Amino acid sequence: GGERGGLQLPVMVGALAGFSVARPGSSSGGSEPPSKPHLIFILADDQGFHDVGYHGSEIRTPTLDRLAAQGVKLENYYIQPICSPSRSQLITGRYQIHTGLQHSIIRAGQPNCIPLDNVTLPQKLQEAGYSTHMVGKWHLGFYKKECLPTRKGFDTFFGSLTGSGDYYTHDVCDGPNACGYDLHKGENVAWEYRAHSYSTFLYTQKVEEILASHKPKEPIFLYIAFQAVHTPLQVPKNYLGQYKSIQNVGRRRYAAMVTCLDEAVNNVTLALKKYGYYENSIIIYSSDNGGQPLAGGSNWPLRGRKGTYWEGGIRGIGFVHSPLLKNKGAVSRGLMHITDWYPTLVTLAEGELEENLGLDGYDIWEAISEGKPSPRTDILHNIDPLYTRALNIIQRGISVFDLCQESKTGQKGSALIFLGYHVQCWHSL
Ligand SMILES: [Ca+2]
Repeated sequence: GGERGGLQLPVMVGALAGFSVARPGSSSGGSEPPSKPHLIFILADDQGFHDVGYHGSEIRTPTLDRLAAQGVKLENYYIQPICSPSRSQLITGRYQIHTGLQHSIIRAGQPNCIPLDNVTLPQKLQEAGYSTHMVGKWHLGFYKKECLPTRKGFDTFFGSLTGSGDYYTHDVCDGPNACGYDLHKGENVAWEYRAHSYSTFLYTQKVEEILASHKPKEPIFLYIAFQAVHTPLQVPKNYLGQYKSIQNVGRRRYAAMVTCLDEAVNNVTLALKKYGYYENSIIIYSSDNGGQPLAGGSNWPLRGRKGTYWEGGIRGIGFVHSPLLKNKGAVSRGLMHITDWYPTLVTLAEGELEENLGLDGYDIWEAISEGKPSPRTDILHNIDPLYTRALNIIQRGISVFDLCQESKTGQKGSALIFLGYHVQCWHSL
């Protein structure tokens, strides 16, 4: 697809030699190094370990199978058991003991978000000269504008601020008094997309629009956080036919959703090729937590599920696909963790990693690209002081549930601040 890149860049044509494009800010003359790589991070929601073809699933994912087979499969890769903690670790490069997000997700009514003084991955990439775009599910808080993706490092944002909305109407309810329409463009409500399109299609279309309007000679960071395949289990009918043989209705719908997601990833890669990015792109694919068997997912043969710290909750699907990989068609058994993407991507972007960032991740690029040993030898999965505190409370005869009932709002699922911690009501866990 590089030849198309040349056609779109009349000003730079003289400096272009085949697929090589000038590094931003560098002068002409000599052999120009290639532009900084385009970084494409695709995050799937609630896709279980067994829910990808190359893990032996009955679900068809020809795109993911092919991209992974041509790239590097990460087969000792860990994430968090639920949405907000995993996403916070990706965006901050830090364990959630450092961000206050160690307990549960950020609920719609909860005044919480990633700490405002944390320098995020997209902010570091902006500093390194990248254009940064997010499409999809944020779920890292929105109670004030400073928490929004556009204030946390993304030049543009299109997607939802919470999780688990309707795929077509984009309505979401997180408790009786926390219902609303959750599709946003930048910092505004994107009312014009109400009932417009299935989110997997809509998000892919938005990615294509970004790639079409951007210049492939300038480095781009694209964070695509698909809503799929989280509940509700909604999918266009034409994806269901191929799974008639699956008896469990939830599993059948879920399988169809995964295959639709797989097609979306294919369309993203086709757009990367069409608009001249692909040859200089690094595509990372990751799940955000284990699958939920109660909603169609499967983590076989791993024990546990979404929300648990068994392997089934925290072993992720992960692979890297890129023409820039030195070793292609490889499987990595190196220990890797979702916090590792921050230093890895910032280093690839030739950005600065100051010590005071307090990162918990490691640069794993050589481990992935060259098969060198992973620098990581351990993972802190979590320390959650709430459980200890809650136990003390129960021993004194008061449950957190009671405190929730007595809290200001009195709403189920609401949060309260107790002993310095944001505490979720037990029944919402
Ligand atoms: Ca999730």
